[in-house]
Amino acid sequence: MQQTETRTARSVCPFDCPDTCSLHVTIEEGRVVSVGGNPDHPATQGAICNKVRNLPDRVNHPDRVLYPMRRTGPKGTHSFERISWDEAFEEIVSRMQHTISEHGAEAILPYSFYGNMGILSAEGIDRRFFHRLGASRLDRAICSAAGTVGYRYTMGGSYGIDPEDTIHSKFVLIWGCNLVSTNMHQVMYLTEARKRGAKIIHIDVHRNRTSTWADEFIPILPGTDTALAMGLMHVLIKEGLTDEKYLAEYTVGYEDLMAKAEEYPPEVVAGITGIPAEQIVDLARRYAAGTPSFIRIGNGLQHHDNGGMAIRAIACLPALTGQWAVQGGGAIKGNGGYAAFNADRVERPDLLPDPNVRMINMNRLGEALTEADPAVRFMFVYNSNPAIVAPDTNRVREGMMRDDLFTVVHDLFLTDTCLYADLVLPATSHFENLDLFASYWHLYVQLHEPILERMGECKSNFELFKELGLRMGFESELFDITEEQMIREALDNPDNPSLDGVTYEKLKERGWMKLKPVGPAAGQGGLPTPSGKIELYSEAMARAGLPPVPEYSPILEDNGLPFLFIPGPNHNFLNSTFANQEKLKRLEKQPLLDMNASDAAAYGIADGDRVRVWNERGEIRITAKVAGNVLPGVVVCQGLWWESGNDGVQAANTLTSQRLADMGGGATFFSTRVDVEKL
Ligand SMILES: Nc1nc2c(c(=O)[nH]1)N[C@H]1C(S)=C(S)[C@@H](COP(=O)(O)OP(=O)(O)OC[C@H]3O[C@@H](n4cnc5c(=O)[nH]c(N)nc54)[C@H](O)[C@@H]3O)O[C@H]1N2
Ligand SMILES: Nc1nc2c(c(=O)[nH]1)N[C@H]1C(S)=C(S)[C@@H](COP(=O)(O)OP(=O)(O)OC[C@H]3O[C@@H](n4cnc5c(=O)[nH]c(N)nc54)[C@H](O)[C@@H]3O)O[C@H]1N2
Ligand code: SF4
Ligand SMILES: [Mo]
Repeated sequence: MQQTETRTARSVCPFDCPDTCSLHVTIEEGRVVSVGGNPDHPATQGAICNKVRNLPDRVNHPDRVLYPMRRTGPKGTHSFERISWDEAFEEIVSRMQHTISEHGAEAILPYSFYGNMGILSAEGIDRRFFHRLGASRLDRAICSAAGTVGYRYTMGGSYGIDPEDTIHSKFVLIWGCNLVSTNMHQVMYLTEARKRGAKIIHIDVHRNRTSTWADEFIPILPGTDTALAMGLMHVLIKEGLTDEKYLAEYTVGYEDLMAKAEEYPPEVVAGITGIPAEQIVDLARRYAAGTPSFIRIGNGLQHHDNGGMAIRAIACLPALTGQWAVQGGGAIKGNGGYAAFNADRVERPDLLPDPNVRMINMNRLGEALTEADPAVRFMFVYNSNPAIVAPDTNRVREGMMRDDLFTVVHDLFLTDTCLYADLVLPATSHFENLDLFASYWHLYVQLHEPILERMGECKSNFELFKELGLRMGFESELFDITEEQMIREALDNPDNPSLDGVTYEKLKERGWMKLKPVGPAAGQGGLPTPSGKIELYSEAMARAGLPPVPEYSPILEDNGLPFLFIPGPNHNFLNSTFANQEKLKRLEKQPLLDMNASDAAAYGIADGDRVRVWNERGEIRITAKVAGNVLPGVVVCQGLWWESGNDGVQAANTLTSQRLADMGGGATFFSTRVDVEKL
C-alpha cells in the first residue's frame, strides 16, 4: 500500500447500526483524514451520520491500545504494563489448559457482541474456536432477541419489506424507534415519501429528535404497546376496515384474533396506554385509509418484560389491512433473514463436544460471574463493553472483581471493562481488515478490503482466534485458513435463496451486491412459518406456553417504586462506542434525566438540579432536565456513557435488571422502576 500520497478508498461502516453505510475514506500518508458517505451506494446515498464523520478521531485516537498489556495493580484500576504477543498467547493458552483440566471447559466463557459487525469479526473463527474448546456458549440476546422471536411467530423470520420501497408509503408509523438517531437513511427514504404526500406518526415514550421530525407524536406509557396494537385491531375489525380477501388467503387464525381483539375497546386501551380513546379510533381509521401504510418497528419496544409480544402483535397489523401485498406497505422490524450466511459451516457448532454444553444468557452476566456452578474461571471479552452495556452493573462488576476469575479483553480502547482485565489485547480498526458485511435493514451485502496498514501490534478478531486455535494445537484444516476462505464459506448457503448469485468475485469487483428479495420484500406469500402463512394464531406459541394470539400483559418489575426508567441510546454515541471521543461528548454535554414537569414539581426538583435515582440494585447521581418530554411517571436517560474518564458519571445500567423478556431471553432494560430525589 502507498504510504506517501493522498488517496481515497471504499470502505463499509462496521458499527451495529441498521444502515451499514458504504464509506468513502480519504487517507493521507497512511492516516485516515476524512470519512464520508458513498454517493453511489443506493442506501447510503452519499450521507453518513456525524458519529462516523468523526471516525478519524477514533482510529487515530491517542488512547488506542496498540500492544498487549498485563495487569499490574488491583482489578478495576488503571494499571497495566506492556508485554509481547508471545507472552500474551502463552499465558492465555496455559490458563485455558489449566482451567480445562481443573474445572472443565465450561468454566471458560466468551463474551462478545457486535462492536464490529463484520461476519469474520463477530461470528466467524471466534465462534469456531469456542465450539472446538467446548467452552460455555453465550446466548447473545442483549439487543433484539425478544422481538426477533416475537416477529418470527407472526412472519416466520427476520423478513420485512425492502426499505427502498418506503418512498412509496403514504401513512407511516414509527413505533418505538428513534429513527433520526438510529436509522438515518430510513429518515431519508421517508423524507422522500413525505414529499410525495406521506404522513408520519411517531409513537414513543419520549419526545425526542424523531418526534420533532415526524408530523405527529403520540406519547404512550412504557410497555403498553401490545394493548395499543390490539385496540387498533379492535377498531379495524369493528369498522370493517380489514382486507378480508387478503386475510383469507395469506393468514391463519383470524377468527381467534377477532375474538381476542373484542377484549380491547378503545376506552379500555386508553386506560392502559395513556392515549385518549378518540385518538386510538382516529389512528386506526387513518392507518386503514392511508395505503400504502408502513410500520417501522423499533428496538425500544422489545427491551421490556412483554417486548416479544409487543412486536408479534404489531407485526399482525399489516396483515389485517392487506398491506404486505402493496408496494411501500408492510413493516420492517429487522431484515437480517435475507442475508443469512452459512453459519453452520463458518461457526461449526458441530464441534461442540456435547450439544448440551451450558448456555449462558449475556443479559445475566452478573449472575453468571457470581453464582454459576461450575463457576466461570476464564472470561474472554471482545466486541463488547459489558461493564457499561450489560444490565445490573454492580453485579457484573462484583463478578469481574473476583480474584479467581481470569479475564482477557480484546478492544481498541481501555474501556471500563478492560479495567477488570488480566490481559488487554489490541484490536485493529475495521479499516485494517478483510471482512464481509450485511445490514439488518437494507438488502446489500458488502465486501470490505483492507485500506490501512496495521497500527501498532493490533490484531483483528480473525487473526487473534486463528492464532489461538493453532497455538492450542487444534486441527489446521479448521484454523489454518484465510479470511477469503471463510468469506467464501459464509456466502455458500444453499438454504438462503436471497444469496443466489452473490459471489466473492462479484463482490470484489463491485463492492456490494443486492440480495434477492423474497417473501415480504417481494410482496408475495410463502413465509417460513409452520403454516407458510402469516400466523395471527400460532400453534408454536401455544406449545411454548405462550398465548397463541396476541394479548397484553403488564411489565413485571414490582419494587413498588413510582417511575418507569428508560435508559436508551443517544444520538452521538453508538452504544458505548464513541463515548470516549471529546468532540462527541461535548455535543452530548452530560447525562440527563428527563422528567415531566408535574413530577418534578411534586418532588421539588428544578431544571438542572442534581438528583439521586435509585432502586434495589443501586443508585446513580445525575442532572435533571425538566422539559415535559415524557408522560408523568416516566423518566428517560439517554446514552451509554463510560464512567472511566468522566468524573461523577455512573452507568445507567446500575439500575437495570437481569430479568429476561417474555421471548428469546431478551433484555428488559426499559422495564425498570426507580425513585428519584433531589440531592
Ligand atoms: N445514534 C445511535 N444509533 C444507534 C445506536 C446508538 O447507540 N446510537 N444503537 C444501535 C443499536 S445496537 C440498536 S439496537 C438500534 C436501536 O435503535 P431503536 O430501534 O431506535 O431503539 P431504541 O433507541 O433503543 O429505542 C427506540 C425508542 O423507543 C422508545 N421506547 C422505550 N420504551 C418504549 C415503549 O414501551 N413503547 C414505545 N412506543 N417506545 C418505547 C425510546 O424512548 C426510544 O426513543 O440503534 C442502533 N443505532
Ligand atoms: N441501558 C441500556 N443498555 C443497553 C442498551 C440500551 O438501550 N440501554 N442497548 C443494548 C443494545 S441494543 C446493544 S446492541 C448492546 C451493545 O453493547 P456492545 O455490543 O457491548 O456495544 P458497544 O458498547 O458499542 O461496545 C463494543 C465494543 O467493541 C469494541 N470493538 C469494536 N470493533 C472491534 C473489533 O474489531 N474487535 C474487538 N475485539 N473489539 C471491537 C469497541 O471498541 C467497543 O468497546 O448494549 C445494550 N445495552
Ligand atoms: S453508524 Fe449507521 S448511519 Fe452512521 S455511518 Fe455507520 S451505518 Fe451509517
Ligand atoms: Mo442493539
